[in-house]
This record gives sequence, structure tokens and C-alpha cells, in this order.
Amino acid sequence: LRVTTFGESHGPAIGCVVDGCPPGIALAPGDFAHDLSRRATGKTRHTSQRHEADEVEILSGVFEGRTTGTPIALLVRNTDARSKDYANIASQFRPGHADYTYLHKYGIRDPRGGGRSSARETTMRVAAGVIARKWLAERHGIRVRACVSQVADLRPRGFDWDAVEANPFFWPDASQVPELETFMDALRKSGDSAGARVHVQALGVPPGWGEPVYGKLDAEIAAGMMSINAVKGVEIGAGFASVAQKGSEHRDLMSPDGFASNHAGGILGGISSGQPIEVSVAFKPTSSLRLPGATVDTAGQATQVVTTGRHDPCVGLRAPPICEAMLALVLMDHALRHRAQNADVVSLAPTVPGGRG
Ligand code: EPS
Repeated sequence: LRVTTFGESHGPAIGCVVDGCPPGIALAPGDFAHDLSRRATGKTRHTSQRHEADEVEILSGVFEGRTTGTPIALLVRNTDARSKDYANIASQFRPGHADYTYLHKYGIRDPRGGGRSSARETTMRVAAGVIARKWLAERHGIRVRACVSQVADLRPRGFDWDAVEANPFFWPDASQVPELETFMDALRKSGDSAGARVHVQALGVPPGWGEPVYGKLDAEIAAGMMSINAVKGVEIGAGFASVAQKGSEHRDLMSPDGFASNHAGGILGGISSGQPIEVSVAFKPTSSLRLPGATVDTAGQATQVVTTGRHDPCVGLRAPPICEAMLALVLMDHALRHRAQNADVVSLAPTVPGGRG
């Protein structure tokens, strides 16, 4: 499966091409609205106040409501771009942003907001992810879900997946929502920003998907997550906590009834074990701040920058649907590769129940 996105945050439109989706999946423009709305800015006072329509136009790859197997091109026109917000940064580098590295790489720079590096690009990852989620659900009964599992030093006291979709923070403990609202109001008023951790899992992935060395399932999931704006870390299963674990703690004991734990995060040797795939993703605090920051201008002279425009005090709060999309796209890619490579393999291994998370 090949996916690419195109377009800038303050250009006329953004889009993606999904190539390799098998024929026969029902797909209509309305299918994208729910997940795009979960990702969108402007839904609460706690995010950027950009208000985009995010209407998806299906330009190809679908006929009479079903995918044809040919490349699917999706387009979303920008309806609330405001590049004048960014006139002041054309000659400055915002610390923590990609302005500096883009100019080194390309020798020119699109000063209209984040351009290609803006979180606006993730709109099309979520749209592409809708296709993968439908295919995984219909063909394999696989479900992908994510929640915010930390904001700054706030962590959930309880953990109830059913609470996640009922609040604007994707937070798994409803009793803490007032505390989060207070934290976010104070953060926004301070002009500073905060980081967040997102936990994303896939339920129902069968054993055997992935590759042993080049193309390990965990490596490609990690690459997919690291490619999202503002991501600075990815963990599979126990992740960095495994450093402090003994082997006798970390290894997931097995029995005919199933696995005793899931420190592996559902992947062993780069290949799915049949347990839930468990991934944690670290989002850095948004770099665009109203607080002045020391930097240099394009002539290399020391200066101060204050970023105006519409920004998220905590961009990680809107990241769960983006992480779900990336996990679904990587899993769909491996499912298609597994089907192509292993069509005639008769698995002689016993199946240890993987658990439903
Ligand atoms: C965002 C689009 C961006 C920001 C925001 C989120 O629009 P613009 O390109 O005009 O800055 O509103 O990007 C950020 C995370 C931020 O804080 O700068 C989006 O669609 O997610």
C-alpha cells in the first residue's frame, strides 16, 4: 500500500493518494467526516481556532460507491487559510519549528504558516486512514483505537476506554476532565504550550504479519508514528520501561489459555504475535508561542521572535485519530504483503489466544 499527501496549510488545498487498496470497499465522501472532525481544530477553546470545512472530494479510485482497486485520490480545499498571520516570520526562524531546516534543505521557504510542516497536513493522513480502518474492519475484524495517556505531568487516575470518545481530550478518566479544562485554560493564558503522550492499540491482529529484519512490523509502525508532526518518541509495548525489567518479568509467559502479559506490545521478532498491538507516542509541546524567543533572522543576526496566528497550546490533544490512522495504514500494508507472500502457507503453529485488550 502506498500513501502520499500533498498541499500546504495556506495553499488552495491539501490531498492524498492511496494506491494499492483492493477493490470492493464501500467508500463515500461522508465516511471521512467523523474522523476528520475528531482531528479538527476549532472544536473547543483548547485548540487552534482555525475553522476548516474539511469536506473530502473523492477524485478517483471509486465507482458507484465502491473502490475499484485503482489509486484513490482525495482532496480537501482549505477554507480558512490566513497566511497574513505569518508575514513576520518570513525573515525569521521560529525556534523549535522546521523553518530553519527547510531553508537548509530547499534553499527557499514557503513562509505561509507551517507550509508542509504544519499540522494541517495530518488531515490527509486521517482521511487515508479511514480507508485502511474500513478495510481492516471488514476484511479482518480489526479495530484500532487511541487515547491521550498523559498531558504535561498529568496522568489518568483511572482507565476506561469508553470514556475516551465522550470528552474533547480523548482522556480515559471522565472524572479528570474538569482538571484538564482548568490546566488547559491556564496554559493558554500563559502563552506557553505542553506536550502529550498518546496510546494507540490495534485489536484482532492475527499472528504472522510483519517481516523478520527489513520491514519489521514494530519498526514500520514506529516510522509511521515518527513521521507525524511534533512526534519525538515512540514505544512498542513496555518500551523504555523494559530497560528496568528483568527478563523473568518482561517475557510474556504463554499457556493454551493465552499470554500472561503483553510487554511485547503484540510484536515478537518484528512479527505480530496475535496479542493487541500497543504503541505509545510522545508529542512535543507546540513550538509556536506568543512568548518571545531568542533566534536568528535569515541574515544570521540575533533577534527575538513572537509567533502570532492560530496555534494549539497542546497539539498532542488532537493526535489520537492521527495515530489511529498511521497504525491502520501500516497494518493494512502488512496484511496485503502477508496475503501476497503467504497465500499457500499452512501455519503449523498452535494458536495461543491473543486477547482482545
Ligand atoms: C492546524 C493547522 C495550523 C494551526 C495548527 C493546527 O494552521 P496554520 O498552518 O494556519 O498554522 O492552526 O498548527 C499547529 C499545531 C500549531 O499550533 O501551529 C491543524 O489543522 O491541525
